[in-house]
Amino acid sequence: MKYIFPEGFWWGAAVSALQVEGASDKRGETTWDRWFKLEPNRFFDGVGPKVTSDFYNRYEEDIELMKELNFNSFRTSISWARLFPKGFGEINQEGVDFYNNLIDKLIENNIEPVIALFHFDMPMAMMDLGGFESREVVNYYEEYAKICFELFGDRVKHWVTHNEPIVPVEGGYLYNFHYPDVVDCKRGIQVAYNTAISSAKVVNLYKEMRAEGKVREDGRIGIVLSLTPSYPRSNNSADLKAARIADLFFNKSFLDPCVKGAYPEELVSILADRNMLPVVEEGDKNLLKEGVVEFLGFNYYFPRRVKVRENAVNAKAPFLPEHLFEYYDMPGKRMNRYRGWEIYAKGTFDTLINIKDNYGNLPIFISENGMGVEDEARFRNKKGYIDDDYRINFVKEHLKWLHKAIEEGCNVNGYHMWTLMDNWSWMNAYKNRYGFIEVDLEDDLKRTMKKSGYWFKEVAQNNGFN
Ligand code: BGP
Repeated sequence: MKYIFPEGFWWGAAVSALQVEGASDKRGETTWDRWFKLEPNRFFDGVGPKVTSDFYNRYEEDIELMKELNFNSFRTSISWARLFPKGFGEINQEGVDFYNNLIDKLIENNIEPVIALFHFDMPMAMMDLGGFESREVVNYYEEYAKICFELFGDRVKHWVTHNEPIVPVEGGYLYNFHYPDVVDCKRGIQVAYNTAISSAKVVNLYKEMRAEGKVREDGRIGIVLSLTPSYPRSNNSADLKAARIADLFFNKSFLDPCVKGAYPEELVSILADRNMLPVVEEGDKNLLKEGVVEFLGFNYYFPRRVKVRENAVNAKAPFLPEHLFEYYDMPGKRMNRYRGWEIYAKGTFDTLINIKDNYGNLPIFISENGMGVEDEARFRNKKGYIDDDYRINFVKEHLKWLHKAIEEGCNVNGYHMWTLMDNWSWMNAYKNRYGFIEVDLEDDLKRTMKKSGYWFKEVAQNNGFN
């Protein structure tokens, strides 16, 4: 075998509570239920998050499929609004039972659960208080995390404070694709800052509880970040600076506080010059310093290609990071089949080397990587399953670069595909499909393994491929 991975390497996939569970009548309202109610057709073609893939009722069947795929690990999130419909107060015992059963069943099948506390699904009652823009909500989030650790911390070994925290900032406060749908960079920066604070608080809490023997002694806490390498168009200093600024805003804005315990000075001075600094509280600096994560999940889809700004920005337009640089299309870029995302597998390698060289080589795993395809049913073969060679090639290419990074000393311990089964997307419901397993919306959500699933099953079993 040409590409063999280290012993114990994680093979698996990620999902998130809101995107797969359904059973929305058994949890509190989230921003996504509200957003869908307000704008059912803006993104979602009338398909809301009510049922999604019905994982809430079918998780046992789905764990059987994970077993068939030879998974040894799996990431999902806890729905805050399922445990606490209002975000705090009375706990929903049915929700507790669901997560207990799910976690137990995964462990029983030798599938390591990796559990995120927050994956975009803010309880509406918390959003009414301002979401992460408000420190009160940060405190409620910490209380919710504490209860999760008390309830499940005896079994769950890998906890994640947030999934891709930059995305709710971009979506909700910069580019109008999440609720609350405003363009206000200053508010977005406050949300980003408070989210980093909330992560640090929960990391510290977890470390304390571990020291007191209240959770597993070998438990670890991390964060999942979307790290999008920013490549300059050329080596001239203006392009290099543009790429550096993009990197500061979209990668280092979370990477540095969460892994190094402090913000990069250059980012702070850019924000200070524009009067964009967030409101901070006494003790925050120390909180960040102490609250550094113990492992990193790295979500990778595509790179960012950056050049110096050539077109003037409308002086009246509200400030956005892009006022300081521009994107360009890589000539001859290879496209994903959806959204025009560029396929550039080497981006994984470059990022992993960056983490090794500049972030202390902390343990890292690919926590999402995948390919969304529209109208995928057209690729169904005569045997009745989806013939997705394009996805196999995509994963293979990324795994090769991962393998090379490991050979060069990067501390990589797993690969999770986005995603296990087709699920509800934040931007287009079920239009683009990512799963190893097809979910047929026309036929009672029937699950059918795709060709990529059959392929991945062998890779996981052999701990590598040719
Ligand atoms: C990531 C999210 C996932 C997932 C994925 C695919 O940003 O963490 O939850 O949705 O992107 O993107 P999309 O569903 O928007 O196509």
